[in-house]
Amino acid sequence: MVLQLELLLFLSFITLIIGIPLNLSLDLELGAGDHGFKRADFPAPPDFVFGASSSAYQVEGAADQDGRTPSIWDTYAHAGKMHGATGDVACDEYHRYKEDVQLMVDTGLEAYRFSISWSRLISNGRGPVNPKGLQYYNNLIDQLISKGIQPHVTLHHADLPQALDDEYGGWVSPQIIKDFTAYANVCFAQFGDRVKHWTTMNEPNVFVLGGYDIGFLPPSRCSAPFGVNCSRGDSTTEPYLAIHNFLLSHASAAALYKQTYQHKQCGFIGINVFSYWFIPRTETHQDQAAAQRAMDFYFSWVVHPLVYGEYPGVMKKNAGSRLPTFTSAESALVKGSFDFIGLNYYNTLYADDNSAALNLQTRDYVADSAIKISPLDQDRSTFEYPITPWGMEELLEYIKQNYGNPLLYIHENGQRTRRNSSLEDWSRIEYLHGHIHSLLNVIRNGSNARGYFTWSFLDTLELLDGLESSYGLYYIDVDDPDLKRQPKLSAHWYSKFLKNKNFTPRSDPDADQHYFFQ
Ligand code: IFM
Repeated sequence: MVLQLELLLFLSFITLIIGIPLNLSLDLELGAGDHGFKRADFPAPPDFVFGASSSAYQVEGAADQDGRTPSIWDTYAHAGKMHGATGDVACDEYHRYKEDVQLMVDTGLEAYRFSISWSRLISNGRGPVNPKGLQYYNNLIDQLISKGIQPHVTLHHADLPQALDDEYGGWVSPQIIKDFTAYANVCFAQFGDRVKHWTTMNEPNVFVLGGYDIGFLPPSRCSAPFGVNCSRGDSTTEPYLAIHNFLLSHASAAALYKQTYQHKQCGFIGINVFSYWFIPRTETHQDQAAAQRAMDFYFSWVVHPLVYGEYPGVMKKNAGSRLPTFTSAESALVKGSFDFIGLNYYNTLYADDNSAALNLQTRDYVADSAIKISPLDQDRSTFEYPITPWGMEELLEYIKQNYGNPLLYIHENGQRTRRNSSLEDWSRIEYLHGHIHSLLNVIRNGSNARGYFTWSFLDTLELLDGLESSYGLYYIDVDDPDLKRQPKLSAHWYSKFLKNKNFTPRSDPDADQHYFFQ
């Protein structure tokens, strides 16, 4: 099975740690002038917000402190599956949140997207609230609000409490619905007076494909020949089962929020999905159909049930009885169970027809999709994504046309570079510039986009690459005991953009921060 393993594996190119020395001089040939657009061209907050994203395990650290218990991500990292890196310390935001919030203020962020660590708030995932966990999130939220930064909170970002995975298999069991809803209830009750934007799940489609089919993400469930090195799992059924339980858990939590909290807290609840835009590799009818199927299997797997109460037709056809069905009550619960969709868009891929996979005796989700996908840029020597903002425009237009133009946030978008490379991250500036400009185009074309969050604010522990790649506006040298946050050029660019100022940094060997607020 070469083929479709490419599907997500392209994200996890085998990478080398190369410590390219950091160049702090910023002695640059800039000439950047203005942006061609500015912050003020977008609606002002609260109608549209610009921010940055993170997730608990990737930034908090303090993994075994103050009552937090392990999540499946801790287990995965400690099994050495992240090139030896773990989130034990990460960016230490648990202890440095005040400093980080001040940096957000200085940068000009209007919103911060972070996730709650379920097993920090409720040790082992079920039972009493952990007072120290509660205090941490109250402190973080209060700090953000006191500085005028909107908190956008995700409830699950790949970090299911390990205890629930041990007890009943986590997302493959319907028992998760009750536990997730109880956890969400704690969050709404404790934080909902201040948090107005709730996202139940971060990119369940990627999580499930990596964690339950191919097996290279936590909780490492898969079966041969589709995935390797898993001690348990069934790639032919579990990805479908897990998404089904994600959707039912989301819908249950959303129903609770809408019935019990929304009228008094006046917030919004949504779900996040990861999506590429796909283009046919050739103009053949088969490849064109493959690009459409890629959208159905990738994006619509999650979003179609939310809008129409059922899975896409081609998924039902190709997966047959391995795809769970919604009862009519479940369908009614899932349908319309969101106020907004959060979208993680990074780049555009080629789709090739692979209908031959449908002849296999046994199939997983990837074989059912009958596509092969591959990056536009085949040069795998670079960590960086090809910059395809036009794909984001196409994707947002597709969502507008096919899914009723929902309220939408770009929850993640950012350039991947080699960690420990250069603070002069021009490709990230080019990437952000292109995508923000595209977002302006789609808004002008009537898309209901309400916000943009770059992934990521800080250089975090990366799910696929550990400490080998990074997406942050701020570099952190993990060998520095102070974990000092150092602005990359992209931090300056984003800051200038957010402040409606021109980006005209000048050489200043004395201080890399010096021109930051000029
Ligand atoms: O770091 C991840 C994040 O946890 C989920 N979305 C993609 C990011 C970059 O790979």
